Parts: sequence; C-alpha cells; structure tokens
Amino acid sequence: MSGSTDFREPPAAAPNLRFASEDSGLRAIAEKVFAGERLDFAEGVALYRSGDILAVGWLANSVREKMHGDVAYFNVNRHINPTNVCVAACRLCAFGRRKDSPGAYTMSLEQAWSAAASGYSEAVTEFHIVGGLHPDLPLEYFLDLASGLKQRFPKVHIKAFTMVEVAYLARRAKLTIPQTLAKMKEAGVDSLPGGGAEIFSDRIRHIICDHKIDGDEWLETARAAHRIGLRSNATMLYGHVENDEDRVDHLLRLRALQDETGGFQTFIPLAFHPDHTALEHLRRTTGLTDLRQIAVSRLLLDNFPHIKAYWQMMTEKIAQIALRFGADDIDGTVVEEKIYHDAGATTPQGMRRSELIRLIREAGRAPVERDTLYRSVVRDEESFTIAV
Ligand code: V47
Repeated sequence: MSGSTDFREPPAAAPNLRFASEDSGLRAIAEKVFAGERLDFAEGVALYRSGDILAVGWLANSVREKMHGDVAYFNVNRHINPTNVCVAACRLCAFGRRKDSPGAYTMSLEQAWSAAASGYSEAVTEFHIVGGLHPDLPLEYFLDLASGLKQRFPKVHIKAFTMVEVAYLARRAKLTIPQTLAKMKEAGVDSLPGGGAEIFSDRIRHIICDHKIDGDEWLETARAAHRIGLRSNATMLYGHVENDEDRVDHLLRLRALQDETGGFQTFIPLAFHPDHTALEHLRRTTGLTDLRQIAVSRLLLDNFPHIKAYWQMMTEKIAQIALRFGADDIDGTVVEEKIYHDAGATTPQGMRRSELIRLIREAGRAPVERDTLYRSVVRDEESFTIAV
C-alpha cells in the first residue's frame, strides 16, 4: 500500500425527494422522521409490519444519509476467540462446548498472542476478543491476555469481552462489575463488543439462553462500562422465536440507556443461524427480513451514531444493499470467524481490506477505513496513523 488511503469524501446532501407509500401509517411515521421526532413503540411495531419494505428502507436511508452522507465505514480487525468452553449451553449457540466435549479448545496465553499476530499481513487496528464462559479460567487469564496484547501491539485497540463475560468473570472473582471493568481497563481493554445482548425479553431469553445474565443485568453492565469511559457496541439476535414487540422492546431499552450514557457506538443486528444449535429446526432469516431489521434499527435508534451491517452474518451481497437501507458500516477483515461458521455461515472466514473497499464502492458509497472509535485511519506502507 502506498500514499494516503483515506477515502472520505464530503458528505452528500440528503436527497431532496418526496416520500411516497401506499401505507398510510408509514406516511405519518415519515412526517415524524422528517421533523426529527422520536418514534414510539407502536410506530416501531408498525415499521416491522409494513408491507412497503422499500418505503421503510428509503426512510431509513434518508436518516443514514443525513447523518453520514455517502460515507460507509469498515475496519481492519482480527477476531480472537480464546476458548469455546462454556458453561452456559445456550440453545442459540453452536460455538460453545463443555470442557471435555470433542472440539473443545482453550488457547494458552502464548497461543492467543501468536494468533493475534497471524493472518493477513495488513496491520490490524483492532482485536475483537470474545469467548465462552470457561468454568476454570480465572479473571487473571483475561487480564494477562489483554495486557500481553497491549505490550506486543501497543497501537492496536482492544475491543474485548461481552457484558456476559464481564458479569461471569466478576462473579467468579468475587468482585463487583465496576471493579472488574476497572481491572480490565487497566489491563488494556479499550472498549467492549456488543455481543450477548440477544433479546432482552425474559420470556424469549428463557428459551434461547436461559443460563445467561438477564436483560437488565446486560444493560447494567453496559452502564457501568460507559460510566468509567469504556465505550461499547450493542447487538440484538433476531430471527428465532421472538416477535415484533420483543424486538421493539429491545431497541427501545437500548435507546433509553443511550440517552443516559451516550456510551454506545454501533448497533449490530445479528440474524440467527440455526445450524448445529438446539434450535436447528428454525428457518434462517431471509434477505428482506435482514434489510428490514437494519432499516428499523436506524429509524428507532435515533441516538446511536452507527448501524452496522456485519457482512459475515448478512453475506456480502445483503450487506451491500444494507448500505442503502440505513447501515453506514460493514465491519472488517475479521480474518478468522468461528461463532457464525460453527452455526452454518457460508461467508468467507475473513476478507481483505481491498475487497471491503470494492464492496462499498460498488454499493455507491465512499469507503472510509475507521478505527474502533470511528476515527479515520490513514495508511502508509505497512503502518497506519489515526487522524484525530
Ligand atoms: O453474542 C451466537 C451471537 C454474538 C449465534 O461488537 C449467534 O462490533 C447467530 O456479538 N446465530 C457474537 N448469532 C458476535 C457479536 C459481534 C459480531 C460482530 C461485531 C460485533 C461488535 C459483535 O453472536 C453472540 C450472539 O449474540 N450468536 N450464536 C447463532 N447461532
């Protein structure tokens, strides 16, 4: 790579087109969106139920273009899953294993650090680290993992440990959640990924992940992280046994916490992949469901700066279209994805930076490489700098 590769272009003006839809309920919602008014629960449900998916997408796209113009973000990251051993045995999951089950693995610290260094030659700006709830690994293992990575890769942002892992490690270490987060921060954790949120509804959580922390605990852990200056993402797992009301409830609870803390950066809707899970009988989501989910997220989460169409979960093809349905980010190079691939994902394990740029350009958007905090990354030969 040579020279500047910051692809930012001036944001395009929001399209000055008239909204048109046969759905009269949608016209009233559009007026509120144009006036910058917040949508309520019933309007969220109406967006899920509208027969005019193109109009819902158009509306979300108008908000997305007002916020980000033509820019679409991506990053150069590497996923590391230090262990798949997990005590939770969630029905939604194909990744977790009992300690002595075939296929169970736990990386030594040396193995995890060397995994971080392997993969594509492109210098990564982020390590995304999540794993199972291991019954024997102490908090110190995770603190040493983070501090060892920081020592070896001081320029790389460490986005590590879901709210579920934080709460589990806190309990095992007999510490409070704020104390645990403070130790993680001190060890080098820079922000938290959005996983483990699933669906906050107790009724659904009992079916898909009954041994995990509940929705309130997930939100409380995120609140505690934001309070000490750790930003985080948020996710929602959809396309299993939840209904429209459960999804709206989830989004509005995230929106309420964001009003309070402002600590969320990106919302990532995650489509359920049923293969090799205890819910294998369920159907996969369709492209239209995925696109509608992106659009509704953009419209309801008016205080979230970013909506991510995670290409590995959505496929590259749907992620490209999502950039016109409300998403402004497609995530990154990833290098080695396990959670979705164990559950039957057919997308590649990772993607080169040049390929992400091509996908975004082809979707008619202007690619901007970002770091985890959405600052532009400027590359020169093998290294990068962050434009602040
Ligand atoms: O927490 C697990 C979900 C999440 C399945 O923060 C499943 O930038 C579908 O959170 N089908 C992990 N989903 C992934 C995640 C994530 C991904 C990309 C970016 C970010 C970010 C976060 O995947 C889990 C769970 O919610 N998951 N099993 C499954 N069978």
